Amino acid sequence: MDTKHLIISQKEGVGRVQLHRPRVLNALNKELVAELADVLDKMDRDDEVRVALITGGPKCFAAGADIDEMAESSAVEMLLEDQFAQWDRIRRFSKPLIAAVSGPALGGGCELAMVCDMILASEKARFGQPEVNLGVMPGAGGTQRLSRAVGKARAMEMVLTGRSMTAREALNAGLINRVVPVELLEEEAMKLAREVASKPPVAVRLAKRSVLKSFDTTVEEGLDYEQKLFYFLFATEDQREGMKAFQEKRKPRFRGK
Ligand code: CO8
Repeated sequence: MDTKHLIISQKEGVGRVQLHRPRVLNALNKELVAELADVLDKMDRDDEVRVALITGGPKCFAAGADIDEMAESSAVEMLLEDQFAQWDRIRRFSKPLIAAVSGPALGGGCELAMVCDMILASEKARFGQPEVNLGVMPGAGGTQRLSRAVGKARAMEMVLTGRSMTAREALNAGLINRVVPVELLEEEAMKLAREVASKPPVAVRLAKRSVLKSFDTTVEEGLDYEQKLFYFLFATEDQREGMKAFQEKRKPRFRGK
């Protein structure tokens, strides 16, 4: 697929997407976000891709939405353009999505990382929602996902002051999974992605859906949902294979069926 602002590659079940607008610190303009939604749609339908990895490279994840593109917009233009429709497509990616973050992940950049299921960060990563400094507020999920990830107190401080967190602070706050040296970020992210890619794809997909469900439902309904998905997995060949391989003391061969 031809993309102007993304570098795409694929190996060992992992679809890798690198945001690539280095001159403006990977600012997320409309074209880039639409390309990202298209690429993820395609990867979602591709059986060869079991996990997707989003990175911005070693210097910058993304410094937010493209301010130059938004600066002169009116409320009605923003409403009619409905850029969030693209973000919704990204959010609906059904396979595991991992972010490898180095350098700034600010505004929409932080929100993009938070759409991902797991975040690995380099020691140089910074996470923040500085929109308040621009006279606006987070718009692509920042107030919702950040507060669920780090709690009200920390989220309020970040959103109301625009202050960012270092990778270590983000780790301690529960926003991210791990901090690694910059030079190891790509390797560690690929290692994690490959590990998840080796698991039974249907179980992984439904497990992701069930964990996400827990953020927008009651425990009672969530448990009910989880049980139904659990039962469903007994209709898969991978369930037979996984349990048989355990009994036969061998490695399972999962086929995604
Ligand atoms: N948009 C456009 N251009 C940008 C952006 C951006 N978000 N961030 C950086 N750039 C450009 C700079 O203008 C600069 O360009 P030039 O060389 O032509 O002057 C170049 O990138 C390099 O940037 P700096 O010189 O500023 O680099 P520094 O290392 O000094 O600073 C920072 C790095 C701290 C990341 C700084 O660039 C910065 O503060 N950037 C803006 C961060 C920000 O406010 N982000 C929030 C944007 S609003 C948002 O994300 C809302 C999301 C809502 C969802 C969107 C759906 C519509």
